[in-house]
This record gives sequence, structure tokens and C-alpha cells, in this order.
Amino acid sequence: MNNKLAYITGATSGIGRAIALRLAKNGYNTVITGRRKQLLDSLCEEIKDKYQTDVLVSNYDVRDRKSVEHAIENLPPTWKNPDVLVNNAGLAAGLNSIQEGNPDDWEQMIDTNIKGLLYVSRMIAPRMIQQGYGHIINIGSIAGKEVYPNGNVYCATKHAVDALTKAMRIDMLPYGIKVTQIAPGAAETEFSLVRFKGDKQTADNVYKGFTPLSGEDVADVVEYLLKLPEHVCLNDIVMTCLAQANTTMTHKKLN
Ligand code: NDP
Ligand code: 8X3
Repeated sequence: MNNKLAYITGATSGIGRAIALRLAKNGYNTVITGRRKQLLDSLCEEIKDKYQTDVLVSNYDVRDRKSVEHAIENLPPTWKNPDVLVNNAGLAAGLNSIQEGNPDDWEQMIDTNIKGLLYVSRMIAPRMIQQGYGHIINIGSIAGKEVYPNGNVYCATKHAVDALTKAMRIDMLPYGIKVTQIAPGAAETEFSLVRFKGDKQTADNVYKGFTPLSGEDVADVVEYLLKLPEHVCLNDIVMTCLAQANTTMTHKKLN
């Protein structure tokens, strides 16, 4: 296997899926992960058809530490050492004040966005250190830079990703491993459908009146990052669509 290898969490939809496709287009073999096996299988076929690169489907829930460990420990030998890890799997569940929030939602966000990212990184970082190179890309959010009304716990988890990215950059420094956070603003994916628990109308309304980011826009940035010279590391990238200035100010043109 001569191609470079990328390990992408949350590749079944949205940003992760777009990144997997883009890296395959650039000749990377990819390990694609997520809970929905059927979507992983169809992405696997799509990548192989379009780009003729190798793909390994790894189907697990990132909240389940034992599953994460088992999946990564048991990767076949040629799949064990990624050049790139994209920690993308994540979600928002609900949009409520603290006093009205649902603790099950809080746990899901904390377990996925923080603990899941840690479990995967804990398994892959030592391999990067051992091989002497690698690039960890964490998908944070503009919600990790600011808080917005009713965003409380989601924002807290993304602030944690922001802090963990800075900490990982320090920890990886002696080993020549790059660490980057990409912190996007609103991107039209399944994100809002998941946040609003399948309420499509509410989810669609989030993106009405402006052109949000897409998964492909984030994939553009990942592609750029991976083409930088070896001695250059972008540490932190906040990106929004033109219409969004921050988490609370989006210029919408509604009729
Ligand atoms: P999507 O809902 O489209 O994709 C989320 C991905 O995460 C899916 O592939 C999903 O796979 C995976 N995922 C969620 N929970 C788990 C879990 N427990 N175990 C394994 N995989 C899981 O949303 P986005 O593409 O928008 O989100 C990707 C990342 O980008 C997230 O971290 C999100 O917080 C972040 N982000 C999104 C923004 C947006 O506006 N869309 C803006 C800023 C950041 P499956 O359901 O199959 O398990
Ligand atoms: C997703 C973007 O602003 O809805 O992280 O939190 S936002």
C-alpha cells in the first residue's frame, strides 16, 4: 500500500463524508468510520468507483471506548499507521437553556464530541509518534470560540475541542506531528436535522436566506492543509460563510 492513509471519523455524512471523498480524490487510502454501516458501505463503493483508492470500513460508536480500542487495535497491518487523522465525528443534540436542557442530550454531546475524540486520538497518536510523522485535524466549531443562546453544552464541548487541540499541539511538538483545528460556522449537513431530532422543517429553516458552508468547503481547507510544506503547520482556522460574522450574526435575506 503505497498511498498515504487517512483515518476519518464520522464519514457517513456531511463534513466527514466530503473530507473522505476529497482525500481519496487526492490519492489517499481511507479508513472511514461511523455508526451507520450501510452508509459507510455505499461511500466505500463510491470512493472505489470514482478514485480507485483503497477504503476500509470501520463501523463503531465513538462513545464506546472498548469498541474504539478494539477497532483501531485490530486494523489490518497495512491500515494501522495513518498519515492523517481527522477527528470529525460529533453532533449537537437539542437547543435549550440549561434550566430546560435534557441531561441525556448533554451526555451524548460530551461523550461523542469530547470523549470520542479523546479515545480515537489516544489510540492513533502513539502510532504517529512511533512512525515519526502525522497530522491530526480536529473539527471544532465557531461554537468553540463563542457561546450563543441555548448552545451551552454543545458550545462547551467545542470549547473543549479548542483546548484539546492546543494541548495536543504541545504534546505532539517534540515528535513532529502536526495538529490543526478547523472551526467552521454554519455548514449545511445533517447537523441541524440531528440537533432537532429529525424535525426537517426546523432544520431547513436554519439555512434559509443565506448560503451556508458545505462539507466540500471544509474539505477544501483540509486539502490545502495537507499540501503545505512539511515545516508549516496551521494551528487554528475559523471559517464561516460570507453571510456569517459570528455565532449570533448571520445576514439573512428572507422574503
Ligand atoms: P453530520 O450530522 O452530517 O455528520 C456527523 C457525523 O458524525 C456523522 O458521520 C455521524 O455518523 C458521526 N457521528 C455522530 N455521532 C457518532 C457516534 N456516537 N459515533 C460515531 N460517529 C458518530 O454533521 P456535520 O458533518 O456537520 O458534523 C461533523 C462535525 O462538524 C461535528 O463534529 C460537528 O460538531 C462539526 N461542525 C458542524 C458544523 C455545522 O454547522 N454543520 C459547524 C461546525 C462544526 P453516524 O450517525 O453514522 O454515526
Ligand atoms: C455548528 C455551528 O454555530 O450551530 O458547530 O454551533 S453552530
